[in-house]
Amino acid sequence: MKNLDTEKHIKGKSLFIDDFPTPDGTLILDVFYSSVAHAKIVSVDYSEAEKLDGVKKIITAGDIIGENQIGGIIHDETLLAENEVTYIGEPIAIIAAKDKRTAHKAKSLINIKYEELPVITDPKEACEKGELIIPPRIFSCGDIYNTWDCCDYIFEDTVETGGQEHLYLETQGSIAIPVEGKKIKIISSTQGPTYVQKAVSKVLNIPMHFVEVDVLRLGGAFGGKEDQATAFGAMAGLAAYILQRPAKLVLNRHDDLVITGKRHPYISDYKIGLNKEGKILAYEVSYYQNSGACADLSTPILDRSLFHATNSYSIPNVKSTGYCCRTNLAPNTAFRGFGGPQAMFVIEAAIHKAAEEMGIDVEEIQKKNLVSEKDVTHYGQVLNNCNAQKCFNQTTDLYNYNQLKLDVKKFNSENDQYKKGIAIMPICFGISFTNSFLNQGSALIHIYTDGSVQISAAAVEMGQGVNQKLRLIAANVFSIPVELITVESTNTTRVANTSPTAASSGADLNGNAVFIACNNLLDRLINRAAEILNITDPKLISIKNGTVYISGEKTDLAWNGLIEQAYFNRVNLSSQALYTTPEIYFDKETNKGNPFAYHVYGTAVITSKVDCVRGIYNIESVKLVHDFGKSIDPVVDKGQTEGAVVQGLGWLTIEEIAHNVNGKLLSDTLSTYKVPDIYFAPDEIEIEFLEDSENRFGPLNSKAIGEPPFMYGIGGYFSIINAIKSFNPKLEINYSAPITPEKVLMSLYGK
Ligand code: LUZ
Ligand code: MOS
Repeated sequence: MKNLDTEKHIKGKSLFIDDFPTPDGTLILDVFYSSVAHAKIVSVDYSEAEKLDGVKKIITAGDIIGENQIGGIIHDETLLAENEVTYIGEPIAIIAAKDKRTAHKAKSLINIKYEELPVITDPKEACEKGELIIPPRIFSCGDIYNTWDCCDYIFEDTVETGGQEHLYLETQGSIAIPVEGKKIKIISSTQGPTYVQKAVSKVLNIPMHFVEVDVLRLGGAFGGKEDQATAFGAMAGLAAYILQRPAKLVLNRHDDLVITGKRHPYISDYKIGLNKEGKILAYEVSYYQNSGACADLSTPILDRSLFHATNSYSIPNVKSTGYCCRTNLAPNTAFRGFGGPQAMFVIEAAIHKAAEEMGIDVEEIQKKNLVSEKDVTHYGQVLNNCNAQKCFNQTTDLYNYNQLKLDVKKFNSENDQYKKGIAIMPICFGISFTNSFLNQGSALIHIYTDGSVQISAAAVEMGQGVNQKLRLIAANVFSIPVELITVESTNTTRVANTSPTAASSGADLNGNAVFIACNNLLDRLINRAAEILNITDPKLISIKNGTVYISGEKTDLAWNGLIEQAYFNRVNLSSQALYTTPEIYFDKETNKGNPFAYHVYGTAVITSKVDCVRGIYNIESVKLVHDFGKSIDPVVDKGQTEGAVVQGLGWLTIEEIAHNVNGKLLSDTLSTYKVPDIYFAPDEIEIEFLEDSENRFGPLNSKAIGEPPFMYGIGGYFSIINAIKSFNPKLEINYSAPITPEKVLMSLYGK
């Protein structure tokens, strides 16, 4: 593996929040949170806890110096609850103690009395009761109402997808250190350093330039630290500031599972209309998003569902409506795919149902409706360099889909206990933050006098390899060995006003910024080299493999020498650059525009095998052709693809978030919440890079990789459904995910 951190990870030398050496006397924090889902707080008695030896202070809403408000988009989220709690896990107080044990013990000594209020956990119930975070959002095109009459077939159904726990290996955490002059430094495990900076500034009522946020790396995030790391940064900041002592807050796994939100569960109603040939003429869909108790990122997540309502299909008449439904669960949040997977599941379920009822092959409908070059989406974007059909056809050809299908058929005719299923999953995912202003990346590059190069950027390394990509981009521009280049922590004093590392866009936005900054430096260096070598036209000068060339002829001037001479000539060896994605806009009134720089395409074929006695299954193979553009680092991109596939499969199969009617999370340990491990992972994942893919919006012609392959997992769901169908052909399928082994067993023997 070529990832920059790999060796340190393997040797256990990489630092995460809990590993940072902290100054003597650092206070350890713990969060006291609500144990009921909806209630008025009648009284809280902290006296026993405060008496405990080693407890320094218990901090409550009343201690907040500035505003008790951390809602990033909609200001509906307090840092610490005041009079009312709206979900189990809602923070009420911060305990600052001499060590972890004491803090934890103190927590159990707090005596709280609630007056319980009605609890809503179901999004449709919330919607009926008017509990919507924003008015319904509608994205549409054409005229569905006058199309239904032209359809030969119309199908309607309700489908569900469940939540998903991020299960980043490193739980949420922050260290806060008071700095002279009423300033503060926060070391945070966040995807959004600037969000933490803003929240700390607001909660402490100090200006943003008094707050430094530093992020070395995260032990995974998956969207779970885009918004939700902010609270813990602010809590650590508050404690450190009030007590003027360093403070550390690292959640234990159980508290992290209870306090933090997850992927949004959706209930969706659809109606699909097709003609005899399988062309989809109309599609109407309503998404009931279970947003949880606060807005968090629910509103842009809903928008992304609406954008991806039609997955990779061209449908002339579409009406998609979305509801952000406020319930008494922990606020659900960003998770790889950001609402896209939830919507893409629905259209796939609709196509599967249509194929089943019409007696034709699913892939026939999929193929007939794939988007093509210059198609206009229901949100008004013209698709350029559309690779959907290329990927679909290459997948079916390369892996010989017809033969795979025959093999499955043959296997099923020869076996009773085991049945196999196969499914195709095409994907189309828009790249750019749907809030256009967030599409900016920045970089600050220093070249030191020995020729070594240091990059700071807005991107946060969370295991996805963005730092390695930034290095490779700089190495490519300068044409010097990658070993000469390091990437520093993401720090708000070096790079300001950072967009979160999210939306698969970290390497795109910041890679382009690195590209611009490096080219600025290269121009200065080339000019200096021309002077040194007495060449009047700097265009004749180039740098290759660390050496200066004139018109393709090697000179004696090497990179190090050039840098040294540039320094003595007082050339500026630092450069800062901002990259902003060009040509994107979106009108939030009409819901039309050109929101995405480009789209990522691909198609996977997935085969699974079900044990029809036990209901258990395994995913045998995932074979795909994916559009990587021109990959900057094929090893990193392959790793991202494999990880996304397995995480996607987990969401739709074994990962089941369960709450009871009182809003209590039942799957609150790793013995009741099953995540994919190496034994669950497909026996075989074959990844083919689509050839000749260009992308002028990606650094070095690359394409974003983080989220798109997650959606291949949806095909795993349908492959299992198909295996069940071959065992129990009369089954009326209830398209709801995840399809756990329990559900498989009931389906095998159900009606
Ligand atoms: N985060 C965000 C995202 O703030 N806006 C987005 O459009 C987005 N998309 C995917 C993942 N995170
Ligand atoms: Mo995100 S779901 O933080 O890209």
